[in-house]
Amino acid sequence: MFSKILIANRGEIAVRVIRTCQKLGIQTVAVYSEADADSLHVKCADEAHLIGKPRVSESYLNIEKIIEVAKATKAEAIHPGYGLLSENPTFARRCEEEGIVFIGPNADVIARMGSKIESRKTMAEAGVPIVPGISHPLQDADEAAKIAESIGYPIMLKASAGGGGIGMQVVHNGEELRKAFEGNQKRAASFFGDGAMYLEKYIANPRHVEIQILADQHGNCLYLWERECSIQRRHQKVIEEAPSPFLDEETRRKMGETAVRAAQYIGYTNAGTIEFLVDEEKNFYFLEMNTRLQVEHPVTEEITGLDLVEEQLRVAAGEKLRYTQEDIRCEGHAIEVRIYAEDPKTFFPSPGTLTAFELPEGEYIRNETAVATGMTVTPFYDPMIAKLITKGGTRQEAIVRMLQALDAYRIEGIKTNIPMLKEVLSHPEFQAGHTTTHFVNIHLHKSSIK
Ligand code: MV4
Repeated sequence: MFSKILIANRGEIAVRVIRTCQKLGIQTVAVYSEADADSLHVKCADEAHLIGKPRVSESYLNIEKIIEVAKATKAEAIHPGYGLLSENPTFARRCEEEGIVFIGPNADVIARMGSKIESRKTMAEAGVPIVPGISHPLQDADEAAKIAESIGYPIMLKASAGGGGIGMQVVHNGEELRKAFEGNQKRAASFFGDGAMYLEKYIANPRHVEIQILADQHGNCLYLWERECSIQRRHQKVIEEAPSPFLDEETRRKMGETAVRAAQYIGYTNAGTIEFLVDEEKNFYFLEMNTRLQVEHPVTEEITGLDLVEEQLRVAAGEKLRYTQEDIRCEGHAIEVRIYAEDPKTFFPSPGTLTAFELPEGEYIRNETAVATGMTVTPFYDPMIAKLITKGGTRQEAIVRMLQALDAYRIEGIKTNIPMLKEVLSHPEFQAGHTTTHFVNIHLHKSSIK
Protein backbone atom coordinates (compact mmCIF):
# COMPACT_ATOMS: atom_id res chain seq x y z
CA MET A 1 0.00 0.00 0.00
CA PHE A 2 1.08 3.59 -0.58
CA SER A 3 2.55 5.58 2.29
CA LYS A 4 1.77 9.02 0.80
CA ILE A 5 -0.59 10.25 -1.90
CA LEU A 6 -1.59 13.58 -3.41
CA ILE A 7 -5.23 14.53 -3.86
CA ALA A 8 -5.67 16.57 -7.05
CA ASN A 9 -9.08 17.96 -6.16
CA ARG A 10 -10.96 20.21 -3.77
CA GLY A 11 -14.24 20.35 -1.88
CA GLU A 12 -16.15 17.44 -0.40
CA ILE A 13 -14.47 14.78 -2.55
CA ALA A 14 -10.97 15.84 -1.45
CA VAL A 15 -12.09 15.65 2.19
CA ARG A 16 -13.72 12.27 1.51
CA VAL A 17 -10.52 10.79 0.02
CA ILE A 18 -8.38 12.17 2.86
CA ARG A 19 -10.71 10.53 5.42
CA THR A 20 -10.04 7.06 3.99
CA CYS A 21 -6.29 7.77 3.78
CA GLN A 22 -6.31 8.63 7.49
CA LYS A 23 -8.12 5.38 8.23
CA LEU A 24 -5.45 3.44 6.31
CA GLY A 25 -2.48 5.38 7.71
CA ILE A 26 -1.60 6.99 4.36
CA GLN A 27 -0.06 10.49 4.46
CA THR A 28 -1.94 13.07 2.39
CA VAL A 29 -0.84 16.02 0.28
CA ALA A 30 -3.52 18.58 -0.62
CA VAL A 31 -3.22 21.15 -3.38
CA TYR A 32 -5.26 24.34 -3.35
CA SER A 33 -5.93 27.57 -5.17
CA GLU A 34 -5.81 31.08 -3.72
CA ALA A 35 -9.59 30.92 -3.28
CA ASP A 36 -9.35 27.75 -1.16
CA ALA A 37 -6.68 28.74 1.39
CA ASP A 38 -9.14 28.28 4.28
CA SER A 39 -10.88 25.20 2.89
CA LEU A 40 -11.42 22.05 4.90
CA HIS A 41 -9.44 19.87 2.49
CA VAL A 42 -6.41 22.08 3.21
CA LYS A 43 -6.97 21.82 6.97
CA CYS A 44 -7.42 18.06 7.14
CA ALA A 45 -4.51 17.03 4.89
CA ASP A 46 -1.08 16.37 6.39
CA GLU A 47 0.42 19.00 4.11
CA ALA A 48 -1.00 21.44 1.60
CA HIS A 49 0.53 23.32 -1.32
CA LEU A 50 -0.71 26.42 -3.11
CA ILE A 51 -0.85 25.78 -6.87
CA GLY A 52 -2.25 28.98 -8.31
CA LYS A 53 -5.05 31.42 -8.88
CA PRO A 54 -8.74 30.72 -8.22
CA ARG A 55 -9.69 29.83 -11.78
CA VAL A 56 -9.39 26.07 -12.37
CA SER A 57 -7.38 26.62 -15.56
CA GLU A 58 -4.73 28.29 -13.37
CA SER A 59 -4.79 25.80 -10.50
CA TYR A 60 -6.69 22.50 -10.34
CA LEU A 61 -6.27 21.90 -14.09
CA ASN A 62 -2.58 22.82 -14.16
CA ILE A 63 -1.10 19.39 -14.88
CA GLU A 64 2.57 20.36 -14.71
CA LYS A 65 2.17 22.24 -11.44
CA ILE A 66 0.40 19.29 -9.80
CA ILE A 67 3.04 16.83 -11.06
CA GLU A 68 5.73 19.17 -9.70
CA VAL A 69 4.12 19.15 -6.22
CA ALA A 70 3.75 15.35 -6.32
CA LYS A 71 7.44 14.94 -7.13
CA ALA A 72 8.60 17.52 -4.57
CA THR A 73 6.56 15.88 -1.79
CA LYS A 74 7.43 12.32 -2.92
CA ALA A 75 3.80 11.34 -3.25
CA GLU A 76 3.63 7.84 -4.73
CA ALA A 77 0.19 8.18 -6.23
CA ILE A 78 -2.41 10.80 -7.20
CA HIS A 79 -6.13 10.50 -6.51
CA PRO A 80 -7.95 12.74 -9.01
CA GLY A 81 -11.41 12.70 -7.35
CA TYR A 82 -14.18 13.43 -9.88
CA GLY A 83 -14.43 16.21 -12.47
CA LEU A 84 -11.28 18.34 -13.02
CA LEU A 85 -8.46 16.02 -14.23
CA SER A 86 -10.12 12.74 -13.29
CA GLU A 87 -10.87 11.67 -16.87
CA ASN A 88 -8.06 13.49 -18.62
CA PRO A 89 -5.86 10.97 -20.48
CA THR A 90 -3.04 13.50 -20.80
CA PHE A 91 -2.85 13.80 -17.02
CA ALA A 92 -2.95 10.03 -16.51
CA ARG A 93 -0.18 9.65 -19.11
CA ARG A 94 1.98 12.33 -17.42
CA CYS A 95 1.62 10.48 -14.11
CA GLU A 96 2.65 7.22 -15.81
CA GLU A 97 5.71 8.96 -17.35
CA GLU A 98 6.81 10.29 -13.98
CA GLY A 99 6.40 6.95 -12.23
CA ILE A 100 3.52 8.26 -10.14
CA VAL A 101 0.51 5.93 -9.85
CA PHE A 102 -2.62 7.51 -11.26
CA ILE A 103 -5.51 6.15 -9.17
CA GLY A 104 -7.67 5.17 -12.10
CA PRO A 105 -7.47 3.08 -15.26
CA ASN A 106 -4.66 3.55 -17.77
CA ALA A 107 -4.60 6.56 -20.10
CA ASP A 108 -5.63 4.60 -23.22
CA VAL A 109 -8.77 3.27 -21.53
CA ILE A 110 -9.71 6.77 -20.36
CA ALA A 111 -9.24 8.13 -23.89
CA ARG A 112 -11.25 5.33 -25.49
CA MET A 113 -14.20 5.72 -23.12
CA GLY A 114 -14.08 9.52 -23.43
CA SER A 115 -15.38 9.37 -26.99
CA LYS A 116 -19.05 8.39 -27.24
CA ILE A 117 -18.66 6.98 -30.74
CA GLU A 118 -15.53 5.03 -29.86
CA SER A 119 -17.05 3.65 -26.66
CA ARG A 120 -20.25 2.60 -28.48
CA LYS A 121 -18.16 0.70 -31.01
CA THR A 122 -16.07 -0.93 -28.29
CA MET A 123 -19.10 -1.94 -26.24
CA ALA A 124 -20.81 -3.47 -29.27
CA GLU A 125 -17.66 -5.57 -29.84
CA ALA A 126 -17.81 -6.65 -26.20
CA GLY A 127 -21.39 -7.87 -26.70
CA VAL A 128 -22.98 -5.11 -24.63
CA PRO A 129 -26.38 -3.95 -25.90
CA ILE A 130 -26.23 -0.46 -27.43
CA VAL A 131 -29.13 1.72 -28.61
CA PRO A 132 -29.87 1.01 -32.31
CA GLY A 133 -27.91 3.60 -34.26
CA ILE A 134 -24.52 4.21 -35.80
CA SER A 135 -21.00 4.12 -34.41
CA HIS A 136 -19.14 6.33 -36.88
CA PRO A 137 -19.10 10.13 -37.32
CA LEU A 138 -21.77 11.44 -39.71
CA GLN A 139 -20.43 13.07 -42.90
CA ASP A 140 -23.25 15.56 -43.34
CA ALA A 141 -27.00 16.15 -42.95
CA ASP A 142 -27.74 14.02 -46.06
CA GLU A 143 -26.10 10.96 -44.56
CA ALA A 144 -27.86 11.65 -41.25
CA ALA A 145 -31.26 11.81 -42.98
CA LYS A 146 -30.65 8.61 -44.92
CA ILE A 147 -29.65 6.64 -41.84
CA ALA A 148 -32.46 8.12 -39.74
CA GLU A 149 -34.93 6.96 -42.40
CA SER A 150 -33.68 3.37 -42.09
CA ILE A 151 -33.75 3.39 -38.26
CA GLY A 152 -37.08 5.20 -38.03
CA TYR A 153 -38.06 8.39 -36.19
CA PRO A 154 -37.89 9.72 -33.52
CA ILE A 155 -34.10 9.93 -33.53
CA MET A 156 -31.63 11.29 -30.98
CA LEU A 157 -28.85 13.29 -32.57
CA LYS A 158 -25.75 13.32 -30.37
CA ALA A 159 -22.26 14.80 -30.24
CA SER A 160 -19.47 12.26 -29.75
CA ALA A 161 -17.67 14.55 -27.31
CA GLY A 162 -20.96 15.69 -25.73
CA GLY A 163 -21.79 16.20 -22.11
CA GLY A 164 -24.44 18.05 -20.16
CA GLY A 165 -26.89 17.62 -23.02
CA ILE A 166 -24.86 19.89 -25.30
CA GLY A 167 -25.02 18.94 -28.97
CA MET A 168 -27.92 16.56 -28.28
CA GLN A 169 -31.41 16.87 -29.78
CA VAL A 170 -34.50 14.73 -30.41
CA VAL A 171 -35.78 14.97 -34.00
CA HIS A 172 -39.04 13.66 -35.41
CA ASN A 173 -38.62 13.94 -39.17
CA GLY A 174 -36.12 14.64 -41.94
CA GLU A 175 -36.75 18.36 -42.00
CA GLU A 176 -36.12 18.70 -38.26
CA LEU A 177 -33.03 16.55 -38.55
CA ARG A 178 -31.52 18.69 -41.32
CA LYS A 179 -32.18 21.83 -39.30
CA ALA A 180 -30.74 20.32 -36.11
CA PHE A 181 -27.63 18.78 -37.63
CA GLU A 182 -25.56 21.85 -38.39
CA GLY A 183 -26.45 23.79 -35.24
CA ASN A 184 -25.55 20.93 -32.94
CA GLN A 185 -22.38 20.16 -34.86
CA LYS A 186 -21.26 23.79 -34.51
CA ARG A 187 -22.14 23.86 -30.82
CA ALA A 188 -20.21 20.63 -30.16
CA ALA A 189 -17.21 21.95 -32.13
CA SER A 190 -17.11 25.18 -30.15
CA PHE A 191 -17.76 23.58 -26.73
CA PHE A 192 -15.59 20.50 -27.00
CA GLY A 193 -13.31 21.22 -29.95
CA ASP A 194 -14.84 18.16 -31.63
CA GLY A 195 -17.90 18.39 -33.88
CA ALA A 196 -18.27 14.65 -34.57
CA MET A 197 -21.99 13.72 -34.57
CA TYR A 198 -23.81 10.40 -34.56
CA LEU A 199 -27.38 9.27 -34.08
CA GLU A 200 -29.46 6.72 -32.20
CA LYS A 201 -33.05 5.63 -31.98
CA TYR A 202 -34.79 7.83 -29.40
CA ILE A 203 -35.77 5.91 -26.25
CA ALA A 204 -38.94 7.45 -24.83
CA ASN A 205 -39.22 8.05 -21.09
CA PRO A 206 -36.07 6.16 -20.11
CA ARG A 207 -34.47 5.63 -16.75
CA HIS A 208 -30.82 6.26 -16.05
CA VAL A 209 -29.45 3.24 -14.18
CA GLU A 210 -25.71 2.80 -13.70
CA ILE A 211 -23.73 -0.19 -12.50
CA GLN A 212 -20.81 0.32 -10.14
CA ILE A 213 -17.92 -1.98 -10.93
CA LEU A 214 -14.60 -2.59 -9.24
CA ALA A 215 -11.66 -4.17 -11.08
CA ASP A 216 -8.16 -5.11 -9.92
CA GLN A 217 -4.97 -5.54 -11.94
CA HIS A 218 -5.23 -9.35 -11.82
CA GLY A 219 -8.28 -9.70 -14.07
CA ASN A 220 -10.87 -9.78 -11.27
CA CYS A 221 -13.95 -7.62 -11.59
CA LEU A 222 -17.07 -7.30 -9.42
CA TYR A 223 -20.36 -5.47 -9.83
CA LEU A 224 -21.60 -3.56 -6.80
CA TRP A 225 -25.22 -3.32 -7.91
CA GLU A 226 -26.82 -0.27 -9.43
CA ARG A 227 -27.66 3.34 -8.74
CA GLU A 228 -30.80 4.93 -10.06
CA CYS A 229 -29.96 8.49 -11.15
CA SER A 230 -32.99 9.43 -13.22
CA ILE A 231 -33.96 12.49 -11.17
CA GLN A 232 -32.06 15.18 -13.00
CA ARG A 233 -32.63 18.77 -13.97
CA ARG A 234 -31.07 19.89 -17.25
CA HIS A 235 -28.66 16.94 -17.21
CA GLN A 236 -27.56 17.77 -13.68
CA LYS A 237 -28.21 14.89 -11.27
CA VAL A 238 -30.20 15.91 -8.20
CA ILE A 239 -31.20 12.71 -6.35
CA GLU A 240 -29.61 9.27 -6.59
CA GLU A 241 -30.53 6.03 -4.89
CA ALA A 242 -29.57 2.39 -4.54
CA PRO A 243 -31.04 -0.01 -5.35
CA SER A 244 -33.21 1.18 -8.25
CA PRO A 245 -36.94 0.95 -7.45
CA PHE A 246 -37.53 -0.19 -11.05
CA LEU A 247 -35.27 -3.22 -11.55
CA ASP A 248 -36.16 -6.81 -10.81
CA GLU A 249 -33.60 -9.38 -9.66
CA GLU A 250 -33.09 -10.85 -13.10
CA THR A 251 -32.50 -7.49 -14.84
CA ARG A 252 -30.18 -6.41 -12.02
CA ARG A 253 -28.08 -9.54 -12.41
CA LYS A 254 -28.02 -9.30 -16.20
CA MET A 255 -26.94 -5.65 -16.08
CA GLY A 256 -24.25 -6.42 -13.52
CA GLU A 257 -22.85 -9.30 -15.56
CA THR A 258 -22.94 -7.14 -18.70
CA ALA A 259 -21.04 -4.33 -16.94
CA VAL A 260 -18.36 -6.77 -15.78
CA ARG A 261 -18.03 -8.17 -19.31
CA ALA A 262 -17.61 -4.61 -20.64
CA ALA A 263 -14.94 -3.73 -18.06
CA GLN A 264 -13.00 -6.94 -18.65
CA TYR A 265 -13.12 -6.50 -22.42
CA ILE A 266 -11.29 -3.16 -22.21
CA GLY A 267 -8.85 -4.28 -19.49
CA TYR A 268 -10.35 -1.89 -16.97
CA THR A 269 -8.87 -1.39 -13.51
CA ASN A 270 -10.17 0.90 -10.71
CA ALA A 271 -13.71 1.64 -9.58
CA GLY A 272 -15.86 2.58 -12.58
CA THR A 273 -19.42 3.00 -13.72
CA ILE A 274 -21.28 1.75 -16.75
CA GLU A 275 -24.31 3.93 -17.43
CA PHE A 276 -27.36 2.42 -19.07
CA LEU A 277 -30.63 3.76 -20.42
CA VAL A 278 -33.45 1.44 -19.35
CA ASP A 279 -36.67 1.59 -21.34
CA GLU A 280 -40.20 0.92 -20.14
CA GLU A 281 -39.88 -2.81 -20.95
CA LYS A 282 -36.65 -3.04 -18.91
CA ASN A 283 -34.45 -3.36 -21.99
CA PHE A 284 -31.12 -1.76 -21.18
CA TYR A 285 -28.65 -0.06 -23.47
CA PHE A 286 -25.10 1.16 -22.90
CA LEU A 287 -24.93 4.94 -22.60
CA GLU A 288 -21.40 5.73 -21.46
CA MET A 289 -18.67 4.65 -19.10
CA ASN A 290 -17.29 6.84 -16.31
CA THR A 291 -13.71 5.95 -15.54
CA ARG A 292 -13.62 7.63 -12.13
CA LEU A 293 -15.19 7.54 -8.68
CA GLN A 294 -18.56 9.26 -8.95
CA VAL A 295 -20.29 11.95 -6.91
CA GLU A 296 -23.02 9.46 -5.98
CA HIS A 297 -20.72 6.64 -4.82
CA PRO A 298 -21.94 6.91 -1.17
CA VAL A 299 -25.30 5.23 -1.88
CA THR A 300 -23.41 2.16 -3.12
CA GLU A 301 -21.21 2.24 -0.02
CA GLU A 302 -24.28 2.39 2.21
CA ILE A 303 -25.94 -0.71 0.75
CA THR A 304 -22.75 -2.78 0.34
CA GLY A 305 -20.83 -1.70 3.45
CA LEU A 306 -17.70 -1.17 1.30
CA ASP A 307 -15.41 1.88 1.29
CA LEU A 308 -14.93 2.55 -2.43
CA VAL A 309 -11.98 4.90 -1.93
CA GLU A 310 -10.22 2.18 0.08
CA GLU A 311 -10.90 -0.32 -2.71
CA GLN A 312 -9.56 2.15 -5.30
CA LEU A 313 -6.36 2.62 -3.30
CA ARG A 314 -5.90 -1.12 -2.85
CA VAL A 315 -6.31 -2.02 -6.52
CA ALA A 316 -4.12 0.93 -7.61
CA ALA A 317 -1.42 -0.40 -5.26
CA GLY A 318 -1.65 -3.78 -7.01
CA GLU A 319 -3.62 -5.70 -4.39
CA LYS A 320 -6.11 -8.37 -5.37
CA LEU A 321 -9.81 -7.82 -4.65
CA ARG A 322 -10.59 -9.39 -1.28
CA TYR A 323 -14.14 -10.43 -2.23
CA THR A 324 -15.98 -12.64 -4.67
CA GLN A 325 -19.31 -11.67 -6.25
CA GLU A 326 -21.18 -13.77 -3.66
CA ASP A 327 -19.65 -11.66 -0.87
CA ILE A 328 -21.18 -8.41 -2.15
CA ARG A 329 -24.15 -7.44 0.01
CA CYS A 330 -27.16 -5.39 -1.01
CA GLU A 331 -28.81 -4.37 2.26
CA GLY A 332 -31.53 -1.80 2.75
CA HIS A 333 -31.91 1.34 0.72
CA ALA A 334 -29.87 4.55 0.46
CA ILE A 335 -30.70 7.95 -1.03
CA GLU A 336 -28.41 10.86 -1.77
CA VAL A 337 -29.39 14.45 -2.47
CA ARG A 338 -27.03 17.04 -3.85
CA ILE A 339 -27.21 20.41 -2.15
CA TYR A 340 -26.40 23.22 -4.55
CA ALA A 341 -25.71 26.85 -3.68
CA GLU A 342 -28.25 28.16 -6.16
CA ASP A 343 -31.31 30.36 -6.25
CA PRO A 344 -34.33 28.00 -6.18
CA LYS A 345 -36.25 30.32 -8.51
CA THR A 346 -33.69 31.23 -11.16
CA PHE A 347 -31.23 28.32 -10.67
CA PHE A 348 -28.36 30.76 -10.91
CA PRO A 349 -25.44 30.01 -8.58
CA SER A 350 -25.79 31.76 -5.22
CA PRO A 351 -22.31 32.51 -3.88
CA GLY A 352 -21.93 34.18 -0.50
CA THR A 353 -20.86 33.67 3.10
CA LEU A 354 -22.46 30.93 5.19
CA THR A 355 -23.75 32.75 8.25
CA ALA A 356 -25.12 29.47 9.58
CA PHE A 357 -24.43 25.86 8.57
CA GLU A 358 -25.74 23.15 10.87
CA LEU A 359 -26.10 19.63 9.66
CA PRO A 360 -28.61 16.98 10.70
CA GLU A 361 -26.99 14.05 12.47
CA GLY A 362 -27.99 10.52 13.32
CA GLU A 363 -27.35 6.85 12.86
CA TYR A 364 -29.00 6.77 9.44
CA ILE A 365 -27.60 10.09 8.20
CA ARG A 366 -24.33 10.75 6.38
CA ASN A 367 -23.00 14.17 5.41
CA GLU A 368 -20.33 14.83 2.80
CA THR A 369 -19.22 18.45 2.67
CA ALA A 370 -16.19 20.73 2.82
CA VAL A 371 -17.87 23.91 4.00
CA ALA A 372 -18.64 25.25 7.48
CA THR A 373 -20.16 28.29 9.16
CA GLY A 374 -18.31 31.48 8.27
CA MET A 375 -16.90 30.12 5.01
CA THR A 376 -17.55 31.76 1.67
CA VAL A 377 -18.90 29.92 -1.35
CA THR A 378 -17.07 31.45 -4.32
CA PRO A 379 -18.30 31.57 -7.92
CA PHE A 380 -15.15 29.84 -9.21
CA TYR A 381 -16.21 26.23 -8.68
CA ASP A 382 -19.10 23.81 -8.93
CA PRO A 383 -22.00 25.12 -6.82
CA MET A 384 -22.54 21.72 -5.17
CA ILE A 385 -21.55 22.38 -1.56
CA ALA A 386 -22.78 19.29 0.22
CA LYS A 387 -24.34 15.85 -0.16
CA LEU A 388 -26.76 14.34 2.29
CA ILE A 389 -27.26 10.57 2.38
CA THR A 390 -29.86 8.66 4.35
CA LYS A 391 -30.34 4.96 4.79
CA GLY A 392 -33.33 2.81 5.65
CA GLY A 393 -34.40 -0.80 5.80
CA THR A 394 -36.79 0.06 2.99
CA ARG A 395 -37.02 2.81 0.35
CA GLN A 396 -39.91 4.45 2.18
CA GLU A 397 -37.89 4.58 5.39
CA ALA A 398 -34.94 6.19 3.60
CA ILE A 399 -37.28 8.80 2.05
CA VAL A 400 -38.92 9.67 5.38
CA ARG A 401 -35.51 10.02 7.02
CA MET A 402 -34.32 12.22 4.15
CA LEU A 403 -37.32 14.53 4.52
CA GLN A 404 -36.69 14.77 8.27
CA ALA A 405 -32.99 15.42 7.74
CA LEU A 406 -33.73 18.15 5.19
CA ASP A 407 -36.11 19.78 7.69
CA ALA A 408 -33.27 19.84 10.23
CA TYR A 409 -30.74 21.24 7.72
CA ARG A 410 -29.89 24.80 8.68
CA ILE A 411 -28.13 26.86 6.05
CA GLU A 412 -28.15 30.65 6.00
CA GLY A 413 -26.43 33.34 3.97
CA ILE A 414 -26.85 31.63 0.62
CA LYS A 415 -29.78 30.16 -1.29
CA THR A 416 -30.02 26.43 -1.97
CA ASN A 417 -32.07 23.88 -3.89
CA ILE A 418 -33.42 22.30 -0.67
CA PRO A 419 -37.02 23.42 -1.45
CA MET A 420 -36.87 21.55 -4.76
CA LEU A 421 -35.42 18.43 -3.12
CA LYS A 422 -38.27 18.37 -0.61
CA GLU A 423 -40.82 18.82 -3.36
CA VAL A 424 -39.47 15.82 -5.29
CA LEU A 425 -39.11 13.57 -2.23
CA SER A 426 -42.64 14.25 -1.02
CA HIS A 427 -44.21 13.81 -4.46
CA PRO A 428 -46.49 10.73 -4.64
CA GLU A 429 -45.02 9.75 -8.01
CA PHE A 430 -41.48 9.76 -6.59
CA GLN A 431 -42.66 7.83 -3.55
CA ALA A 432 -44.27 5.28 -5.86
CA GLY A 433 -40.89 4.76 -7.54
CA HIS A 434 -41.90 6.35 -10.83
CA THR A 435 -38.49 7.89 -11.33
CA THR A 436 -37.88 8.58 -14.99
CA THR A 437 -35.54 11.12 -16.53
CA HIS A 438 -38.51 13.38 -17.30
CA PHE A 439 -39.68 13.54 -13.67
CA VAL A 440 -38.63 17.13 -12.99
CA ASN A 441 -40.09 18.41 -16.26
CA ILE A 442 -43.38 16.56 -15.90
CA HIS A 443 -44.12 16.81 -12.20
CA LEU A 444 -42.61 20.08 -11.10
CA HIS A 445 -44.00 22.14 -13.99
CA LYS A 446 -46.60 23.96 -11.89
CA SER A 447 -44.12 25.27 -9.38
CA SER A 448 -41.41 27.79 -10.14
CA ILE A 449 -38.97 24.92 -10.16
CA LYS A 450 -37.91 23.67 -13.56
C1 MV4 B 1 -30.80 9.35 -24.86
C2 MV4 B 1 -32.16 9.50 -24.49
C3 MV4 B 1 -33.09 8.83 -25.25
N1 MV4 B 1 -32.72 8.09 -26.31
N2 MV4 B 1 -30.48 8.59 -25.92
C4 MV4 B 1 -28.99 12.57 -21.84
C5 MV4 B 1 -27.57 12.73 -21.41
C6 MV4 B 1 -26.80 11.93 -22.34
N3 MV4 B 1 -25.60 11.44 -21.75
C7 MV4 B 1 -27.71 10.87 -22.79
N4 MV4 B 1 -29.04 11.36 -22.59
C8 MV4 B 1 -30.10 10.76 -23.15
N5 MV4 B 1 -29.82 9.95 -24.20
C9 MV4 B 1 -31.43 7.99 -26.63
N6 MV4 B 1 -31.08 7.25 -27.68
C10 MV4 B 1 -32.45 10.30 -23.38
C11 MV4 B 1 -31.43 10.94 -22.71
C12 MV4 B 1 -31.81 11.77 -21.60
C13 MV4 B 1 -31.38 11.50 -20.30
C14 MV4 B 1 -30.55 10.44 -20.01
C15 MV4 B 1 -30.13 10.19 -18.74
C16 MV4 B 1 -30.55 11.02 -17.71
C17 MV4 B 1 -31.37 12.10 -17.98
C18 MV4 B 1 -31.78 12.35 -19.26
C19 MV4 B 1 -32.62 13.44 -19.49
C20 MV4 B 1 -33.03 13.70 -20.77
C21 MV4 B 1 -32.62 12.87 -21.83
